[in-house]
Amino acid sequence: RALELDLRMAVEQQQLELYYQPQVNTLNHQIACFEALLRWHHSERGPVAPAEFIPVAEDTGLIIPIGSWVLRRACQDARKWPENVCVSVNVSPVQFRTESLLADVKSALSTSGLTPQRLELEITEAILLHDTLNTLTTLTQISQMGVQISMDDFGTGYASLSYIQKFKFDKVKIDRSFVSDLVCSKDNQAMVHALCRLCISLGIGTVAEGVENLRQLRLLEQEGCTNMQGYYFARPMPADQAAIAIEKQT
Ligand code: G
Ligand code: G
Ligand code: NA
Ligand code: MN
Repeated sequence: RALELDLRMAVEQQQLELYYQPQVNTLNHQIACFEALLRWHHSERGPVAPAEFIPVAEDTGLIIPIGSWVLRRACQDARKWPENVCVSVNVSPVQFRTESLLADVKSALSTSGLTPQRLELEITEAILLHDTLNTLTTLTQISQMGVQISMDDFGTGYASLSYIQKFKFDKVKIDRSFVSDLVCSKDNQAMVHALCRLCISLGIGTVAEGVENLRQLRLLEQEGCTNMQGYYFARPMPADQAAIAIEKQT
């Protein structure tokens, strides 16, 4: 498979890059965190979307060296930001199936000197579908180091509400699909309302994804959603621009 070969080359030649998208605090719109998002610009293919190459990386095992690099790079970049700004890293279910994740997290933290509380891992519901015991053990070990765990794309997968009880997540990310139609869809308003109430009751933070306009923002504010992410605030940007964006706001 050609994409696999190109991806292997990209890893070796360090052609992968991390972009960062702010997650702001709903109360003051200050940047609380940056989500690290992989970008790959291939010399002939042009930009290749993560939706295209992440599945290939997962099938071929390349996600292990890639995931390890992402953790190291993200912690190193975050080390240069103010101490109240965190970095959030997407973790593939495949990374949980190998023994390397715990070691990779420890090594990224120790080589960068980033405090564990400033690192967040974003995991999807799919992670809890298989091999639940091992996964929960690893999650608990990482969480006990002080690293924050958030559930990504909540409400779109197979998980039932009981999943956010199986493990004490620090945050739940409300999937973009609920936010994009929020203003027009009473159903989506009901979902977001219920999710925010539930998370408030459980003492879990909420991050709304895909916030693109002021009307969505106002509704989310009313529901007590704690953090927001989306084009309304900023698109994903290179590390040097992320550093500038933080300097500007302080
Ligand atoms: O940036 P974009 O919206 O195209 O990202 C699409 C998806 O790719 C995201 O939902 C995210 O889950 C996934 N993704 C982006 N960066 C990473 C990464 O570093 N690791 C993993 N496992 N997934 C990522
Ligand atoms: O990990 P996750 O699946 O949540 O990835 C977030 C993806 O959503 C990234 O690829 C990012 O580029 C994209 N994204 C972020 N904000 C917005 C937004 O406001 N609108 C849309 N359409 N996409 C967004
Ligand atoms: Na994510
Ligand atoms: Mn998501």
